[in-house]
Amino acid sequence: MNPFPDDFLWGAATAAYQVEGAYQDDGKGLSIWDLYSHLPGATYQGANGDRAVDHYHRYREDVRLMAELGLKAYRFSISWPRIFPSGAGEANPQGIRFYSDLIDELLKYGIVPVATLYHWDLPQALQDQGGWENRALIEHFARYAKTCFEQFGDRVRHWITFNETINFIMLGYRDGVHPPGVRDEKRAVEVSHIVNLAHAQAVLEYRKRVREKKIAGGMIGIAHVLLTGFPISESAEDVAACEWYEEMDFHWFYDPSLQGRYPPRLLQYYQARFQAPTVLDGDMALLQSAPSDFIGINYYQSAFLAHNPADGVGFAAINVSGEQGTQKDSGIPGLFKRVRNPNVAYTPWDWSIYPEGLYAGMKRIRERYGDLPILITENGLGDKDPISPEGEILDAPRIAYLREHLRACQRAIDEGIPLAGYFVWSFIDLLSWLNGYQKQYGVVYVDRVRDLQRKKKQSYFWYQQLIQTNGAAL
Ligand code: IFM
Repeated sequence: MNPFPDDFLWGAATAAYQVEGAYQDDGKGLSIWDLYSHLPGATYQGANGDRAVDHYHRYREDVRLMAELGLKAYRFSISWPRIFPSGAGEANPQGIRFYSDLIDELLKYGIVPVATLYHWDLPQALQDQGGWENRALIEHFARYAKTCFEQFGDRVRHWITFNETINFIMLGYRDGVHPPGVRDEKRAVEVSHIVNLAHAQAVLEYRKRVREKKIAGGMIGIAHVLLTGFPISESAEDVAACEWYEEMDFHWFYDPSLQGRYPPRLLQYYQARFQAPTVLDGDMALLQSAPSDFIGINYYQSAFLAHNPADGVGFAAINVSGEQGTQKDSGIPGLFKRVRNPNVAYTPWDWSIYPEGLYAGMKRIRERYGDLPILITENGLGDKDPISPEGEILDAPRIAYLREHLRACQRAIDEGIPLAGYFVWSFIDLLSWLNGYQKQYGVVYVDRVRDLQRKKKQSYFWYQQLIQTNGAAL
């Protein structure tokens, strides 16, 4: 096998709401998650990100741990309501200061900052004006993006506009388990179009500033979920079911930012079913004018698909209970349903462990979107890590998971896929949205009883060695 490229970005990732805490400090406004997580019964044991792991106050200690780990890159997200407490209006200098200091601290250790603009924490003030259903958000987002480019673009060269559009849109507007808690698929489809336009507008803002030499050039893209689909059998019906699944959960979300269009068959289906999305003059031209520089993919698991009779009879979708809560609708009658694959291992949250899906997914991405650089912007295992009597965090299953997925990466690189970096999700144990703090992803443990003390896990040392050898220790 070829070694990993010399400049491979060995990274780790987090997101603002999941780690920062300090939810009302230094002029920060409230986000939709600040309110939603406080609703009775919304999250596991009422967990919220009010304090999270207090990264806002401990970022120096955390960056030191990153440096010791040997990270080449760190992916974090910027909290929109920290920069614009009410979504628009005046920027908050203290919010800008926090990210500026964080970036400087990373650069001090030679760690490349990779910034995500939107990891789900919309300012509540904008939700009160209709949230992502309101086209005015396109301009608000562009202004927020522009502010971040101007404030941090001298030092940040890797930008991600949105994290996992499928999740905050479908869980928030179709399944109603994320804010704003809407259950209406038509509204979800409308929102997906507005979010795509906001992404495109932000990309244009970025390119304009680079062109005018106001900021240094870099790369801008988007981080999508890759949940590779496989038919559960070779029957024509299951194969067709898988094709529908891929249209809905993969192409619908990737195509607009990578090809400036919607997959025609699904567009027709949504138009026939509920006359959505509403596409105005100029919308498609905007999408086409803003191709991404790279493809970010967040891969955790694959999906196994079977035919789903139109009358719903035999609908036996697995309980896709996960990070984002229980997705009751894991299929569409008449099109597909997700089923358990008896030959594959599953995590305690019923997520399939299938490294092959990462490799196959990257190949499909290259076939459909060409040779754009790929960054694996998230990959990791959500688990309950036991602690030995001596206090060691025992996370051998995480090491096995990461190793197998990195082997899949190596195989992809070997076949010429331009994979430029890999970010473990996550750097540190953090708030796993609806699952609270019980679902752990970090290579660094946080002791929630002892004042959020940090402790290196077995996986931390394993990853450290791997980075030191540029992957040769795999
Ligand atoms: O915790 C999340 C993250 O915020 C987005 N991607 C999936 C992770 C694990 O579920």
